[in-house]
Amino acid sequence: MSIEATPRTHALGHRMKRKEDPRFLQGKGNYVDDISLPGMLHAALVRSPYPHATIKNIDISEAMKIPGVKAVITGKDLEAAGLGWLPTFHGLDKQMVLAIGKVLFQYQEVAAVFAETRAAAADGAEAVQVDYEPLPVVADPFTAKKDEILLRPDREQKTNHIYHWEVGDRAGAERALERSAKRIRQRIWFQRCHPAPLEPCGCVAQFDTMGRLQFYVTSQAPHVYRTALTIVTGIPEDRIHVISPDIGGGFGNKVPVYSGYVCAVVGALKLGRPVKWIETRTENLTSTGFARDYHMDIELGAEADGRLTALRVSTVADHGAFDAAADPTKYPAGMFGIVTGSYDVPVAHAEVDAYFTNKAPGGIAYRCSFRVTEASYAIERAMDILADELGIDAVELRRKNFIRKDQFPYPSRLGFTYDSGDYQKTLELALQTIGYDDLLTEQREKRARGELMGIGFSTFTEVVGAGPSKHFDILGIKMFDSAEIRIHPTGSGIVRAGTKSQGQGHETTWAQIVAEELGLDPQNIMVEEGDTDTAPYGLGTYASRSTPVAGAAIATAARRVREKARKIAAHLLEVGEADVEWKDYKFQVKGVPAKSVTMKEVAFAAYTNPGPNEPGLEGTNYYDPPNMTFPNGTYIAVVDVDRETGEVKVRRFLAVDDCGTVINPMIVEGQIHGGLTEGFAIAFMQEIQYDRDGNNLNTNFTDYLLPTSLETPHWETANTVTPSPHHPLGAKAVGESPNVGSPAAFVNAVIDALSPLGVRHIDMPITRDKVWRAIQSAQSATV
Ligand code: MCN
Ligand code: CUM
Repeated sequence: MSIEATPRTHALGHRMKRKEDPRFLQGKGNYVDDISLPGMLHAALVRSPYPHATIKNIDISEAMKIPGVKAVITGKDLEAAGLGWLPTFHGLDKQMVLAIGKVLFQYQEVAAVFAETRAAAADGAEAVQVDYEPLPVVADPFTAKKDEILLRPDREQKTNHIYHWEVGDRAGAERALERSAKRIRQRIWFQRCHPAPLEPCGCVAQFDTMGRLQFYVTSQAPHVYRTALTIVTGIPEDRIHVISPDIGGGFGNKVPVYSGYVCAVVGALKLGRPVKWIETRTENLTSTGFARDYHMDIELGAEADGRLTALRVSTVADHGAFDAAADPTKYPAGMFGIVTGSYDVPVAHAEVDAYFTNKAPGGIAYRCSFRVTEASYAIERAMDILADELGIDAVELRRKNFIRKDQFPYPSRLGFTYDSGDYQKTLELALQTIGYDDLLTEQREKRARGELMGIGFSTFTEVVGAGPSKHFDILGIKMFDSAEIRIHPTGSGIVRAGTKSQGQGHETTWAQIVAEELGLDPQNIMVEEGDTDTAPYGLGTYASRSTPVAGAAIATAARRVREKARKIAAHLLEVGEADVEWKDYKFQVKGVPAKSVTMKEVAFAAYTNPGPNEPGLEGTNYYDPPNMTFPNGTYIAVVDVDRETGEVKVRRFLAVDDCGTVINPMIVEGQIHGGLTEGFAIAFMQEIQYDRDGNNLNTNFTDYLLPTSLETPHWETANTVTPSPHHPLGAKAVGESPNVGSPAAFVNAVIDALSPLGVRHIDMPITRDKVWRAIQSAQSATV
């Protein structure tokens, strides 16, 4: 066997090209809709045109006459089978699979039609006659709050109020605010938006000849689905095989379990044939997990010099018809407690009250790490408003209040222990890179000419990597993650993890971690995720938890492999184990660098000449992180606003991120570009609007906008590295940072541009007409 020392070329910190891309770029990905099984039927759902209505009757007779239609099921059928309602992930509510008695939002699932073709199923769905009696509609949480119309009589508590959650020191914050030299208060709405991944949700369900369920599904968390399916259907877990093949973007949209999935399983069982359900774009935008919809009243207090004295935030959350937010059990408002951000606030209080409305359920999705996006937006906007009122530069105010480097690990007033950070360093690099002083000069000159130029900052902190099992669970399952590594005789191998990439590049970065730890070639480390028969049990990929949790499991499992390998190396080198050290990516006899063996040689020996050791070379780890990781960043947006038209042009955007040790800088950049593009879309164009009658106004891509390359600004990036002290590689996550951090930078820039006119706040999305109106009313006010 010819063995050469493995150069470090593609391991940690290298811009290795993504291993998955040749498949994707050549159109050879394997998505759920590519799966076609012999005898497969297609399902289509009947959906309600009314946001709130009693169902008086469902007549399926016309539908059944359509050629190819095999069966129609309704909520009553499911109820009879004990499958009428699904538990929601954090267990605080349950959700109808198909409407029973009444519908609670427009496009709610009312019946499922199974047919030989997709077209016949769609025709069948259209032919189902549902007799509705419309009910008064509750289209916003402030109306819901009055409890004049009770939306959920099925619940024990006869109110639209779902929960009250609070953290911090209410009385202390109130006192400190009263005593503050300066106090600001702002109502900030983070609008309802939708992740809208390119591939909508879908599944194929089949019971094989042994009666075992094969379930192909667009899931970010296949193992959780398997367990949930067992809990809901009673099918033993060993008789369920969940497979998530390639996924065309998830962004949180593919965490919840949807009605279509349950209907496909029921259809496959009832009809004895495989059933495929693939949603349309409209179904995706109108009925699957939305994001945000937080109305936040935020208050900040400060001394005259800008030192923060207190923060208080009170939020009204619109959860739609069911409380289906996929938050961890103990955190109904997710990680909203990160709302003190990067600042050393002496006293703080945060509370969230959630309400039912006649809108689609969901509530955390869209690159958001469990409500961090809302929290981050609120504090970063509030800091700018405060700076403006104090007449202090927004950068100066931030500098003055940053948690200092020597304060880490930093216990925040709202219950987190920030692991590490160097906010000053990240900020200074950003200022230098963008040339802040020159921009200020330019802005002064432009303002003198009456031109509107704005510079907007966001110096955010994230909390990601759920999570320590003492705090976090979904359906009672602790939020650890896992890895299994097997090294083959010739020094290649496979790593399996409990996560599931939807475009994040795990096939590359997981291989890089193994390669780094074992001195092997990452090109020959295969990565497998998403198959519950082969992958170790894990909680999946969302909330940027993969690198902090599974990444740590992979590194730890690899180190276990290395410990085993060391014993074999000692045997090969004919020395005691204590005399063998791992150095320069190989095993050396201590003090005798010439006497060494590579991991490749050890791998071969593990199967051919293990000596007194157990043959084989494998390692497993289930990793329960001691804490979350706290990535941070400084984002700067530079915009020009056209006075005449209200058009905003984002001229520059710089993102300086700190996600600790970087595994693959190119992938990290890609994550940032993608997330910034989504943040840009949220800031300027995306909103799921409902009219006063509860009608969804953004049901397709002509009304719900995705930025193309024409609108998308050019992104500039840079980074600082503050390793996480508790992660085996020092890595923090990055997947959601750009979406968490960027909306505030965009909005702050626009408001900075408009501030000479006295404009203080505009809610997102900042459309041209909103800006134009703000300019008009500001100008007429000063005339
Ligand atoms: N990475 C790295 N070095 C670090 C941190 C991360 O090289 N210090 C790499 C990781 O190894 C991984 C990628 O960056 O390949 C993202 O890692 P991480 O930040 O751990 O996030 P996750 O893998 O858990 O991905 C989840 C996150 C979430 S929650 C959403 S939403 C989102 C996002 O990722 N959805 C995405 N990015 C997405 N990107 C694509 N293309 N598609 C989606 O659906
Ligand atoms: Cu909340 S979007 Mo991501 O966590 O899948």
